[in-house]
Amino acid sequence: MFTLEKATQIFPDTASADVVPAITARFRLLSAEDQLALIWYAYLEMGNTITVAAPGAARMQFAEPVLNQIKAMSFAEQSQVMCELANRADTQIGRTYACWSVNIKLGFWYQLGEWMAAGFVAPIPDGYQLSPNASAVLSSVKAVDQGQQITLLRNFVVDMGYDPAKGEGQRVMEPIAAPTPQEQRKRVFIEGVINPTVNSYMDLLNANDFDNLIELFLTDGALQAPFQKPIVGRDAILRFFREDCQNLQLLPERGFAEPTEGNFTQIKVTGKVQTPWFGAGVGMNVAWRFLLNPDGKIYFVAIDLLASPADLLKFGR
Ligand code: 45D
Repeated sequence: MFTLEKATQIFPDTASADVVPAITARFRLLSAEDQLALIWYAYLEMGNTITVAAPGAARMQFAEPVLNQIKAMSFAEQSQVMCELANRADTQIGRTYACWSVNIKLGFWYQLGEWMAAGFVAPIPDGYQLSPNASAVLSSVKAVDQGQQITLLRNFVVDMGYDPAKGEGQRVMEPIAAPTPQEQRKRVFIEGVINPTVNSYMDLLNANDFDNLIELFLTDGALQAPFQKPIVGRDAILRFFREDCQNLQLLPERGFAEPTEGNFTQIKVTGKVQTPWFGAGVGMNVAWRFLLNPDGKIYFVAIDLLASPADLLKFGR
């Protein structure tokens, strides 16, 4: 029978974007000053071709007290706060930051970036010279595709701050919006796959209908997000959906289904995903690898960020 370990290995030929963890590891070795400057330069460069959507007010209300505290500081103090966040130093702001959901963290940096550009927050010093290592990392960031670039930026931001509970503490997340009304929902079409569970998965996630989405999973089912360990069990998966998956746009294109051991079914689907931060401006190339039990419930699903657009067409096992 399938174990979780074995399930993670279905469709082993799926090529994920290994450059992302590789670049992230090199980034972590840089000094805090280099990290901040590198992100600033990468962000400026990306701004030439894609625009980040301003976060909604509901999301920003959680970061606002800290943002105002920082805005009132001297430039020297502001730079110190940003460096301490990058250094994961144990400070009050670092602890507050670590409790925020990914989207609140991104919204916080979005605002600081705006304020840096407007002169309210300490800029990266004029003529700041990146170290040779940091320059090399920046070149690597520039060389990958946009879907991989925004994943890198997201990784950099998520790792900052100081989390004594290592992710197990109290979480602060944005409010959950109501699911899309039935009559406004669109349905996906996946060439090569006619499977009610997979289609419902896509449609319910696109509609932010997490309470119905979670019903597709077995109680001990698991979901593996790109470059992450599997999230196991309905409660944890539902929490993840609510916290991190609002307003995603899943655009599956094609797929392949086949029976496997124990009357389970394995299905691979490829296509694009858009994040609300960049809308239709960035389409990330992804694969979904589903393992369904004989009743069509999800035992396991992995989402991989693909290495290249060519991998959208690879269905070999
Ligand atoms: O340090 O089926 C400054 C799942 C300089 C769910 C800055 C999924 C200083 C199941 C510029 C100010 C979720 C797994 C910083 C599917 C400094 C499922 C600011 C997949 C930090 C399909 C930087 C979803 C800023 C996917 C503002 C793959 C950076 C979603 C902003 C992927 C960066 C979403 C932003 C991604 C990055 C979103 C907004 C990768 C957003 C990335």
